[in-house]
Amino acid sequence: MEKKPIMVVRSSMPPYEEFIEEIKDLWESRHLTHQGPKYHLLAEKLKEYLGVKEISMFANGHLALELAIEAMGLTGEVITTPYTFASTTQAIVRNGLTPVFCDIREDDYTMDVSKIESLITDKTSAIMPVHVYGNVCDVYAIEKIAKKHNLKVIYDAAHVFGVEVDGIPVGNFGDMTMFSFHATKVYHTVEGGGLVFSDPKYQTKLAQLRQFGMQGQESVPIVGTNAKMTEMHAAMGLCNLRHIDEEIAKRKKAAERYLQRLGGVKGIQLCYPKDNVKGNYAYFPVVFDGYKYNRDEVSDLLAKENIFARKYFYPLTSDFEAYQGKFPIQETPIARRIANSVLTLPLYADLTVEEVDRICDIILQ
Ligand code: T4K
Repeated sequence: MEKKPIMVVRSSMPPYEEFIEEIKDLWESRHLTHQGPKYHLLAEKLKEYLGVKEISMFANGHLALELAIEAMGLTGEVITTPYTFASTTQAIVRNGLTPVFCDIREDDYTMDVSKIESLITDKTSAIMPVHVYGNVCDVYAIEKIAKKHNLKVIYDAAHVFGVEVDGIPVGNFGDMTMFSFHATKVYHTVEGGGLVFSDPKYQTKLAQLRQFGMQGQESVPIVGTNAKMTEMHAAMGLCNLRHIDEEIAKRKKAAERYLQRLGGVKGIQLCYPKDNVKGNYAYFPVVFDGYKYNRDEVSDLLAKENIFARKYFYPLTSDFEAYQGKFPIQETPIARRIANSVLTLPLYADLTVEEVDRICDIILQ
């Protein structure tokens, strides 16, 4: 009998009854969107869970990132990583700015901070690093460089919901941090995203940008868009937040099994949790370099068994057709090597240890 497909991720759901209970009052209030009571309750609860001072929430993480750049008034060039999902670079380019690509570290695939300063020019206004897969960037070094050169820092933290470094919640670094609440993430509101920051001055601007640039009913001080989070989405967020610790614990179990089974195998490179980081086990990337099968062969072997790993993140965003000829593109050899050999294995809360074993058996065959 054909086994049920295993995808790279699978959305977690709260108990059905819990969600129905959560949305019941919407039939009475009819307050379905435009920052209603559920939006505000979720904002308070998320601030507490994420250990941050300010939060503003949006229809999705990508729009949050675009509006973060706009709210901060960035100009010219933004130093970023090409080893990420399309969203990061697209947010920069869609704001009319030029991405400048910095290479990544060999071990955790975050930005190589030793290469940032040589990319700074008189046009650079910001650094936009990504805490990729749940791995935290060298936040201390980035802070130092940003201070020295008077640059803003926006973190793409789509993958690090709930992560802490040295006991500090990850949203406390940089000027602004974007969390994605997409259905495929550790924590989700179906679609959704949040910006966290410590300076309250950004609240009004972000609220205006999110709602057509409007301030009240008769004033439109800026050009804006529609990027609101609905009450239905906030309701899903309220439910999922009650289960987040269990979600992370289940992921941890599956991830630890992978580490046990694949750790120490020649030609297989894994990301190990760091001692000073409280992780969230968002993704399980594996680099096949010098292994008996290359990345594509492993991907095919798994696909034959109905298991669909993904090449997150291949191609590099700097290779996107959309950008060719538009601005200079920096060569990033380590990012290129990793993108050519990485495969992200299935990891989600419902993935059982038996399923992890099945996946590992195929890889190790
Ligand atoms: N920055 C970074 C670094 C990001 O990774 C992302 C998003 C963003 C910014 C932007 O945040 P959002 O605007 O999305 O909030 C998926 C996700 O859609 C995307 O959110 C995520 N990163 C990216 C890494 O993965 P695709 O194109 O791979 O999605 P798709 O449709 O191929 O789905 C992947 C697997 O997920 C499927 O095989 C099955 C499972 N799945 C999918 C959907 C749509 C579910 O279990 N439930 C679902 O509803 O981008």
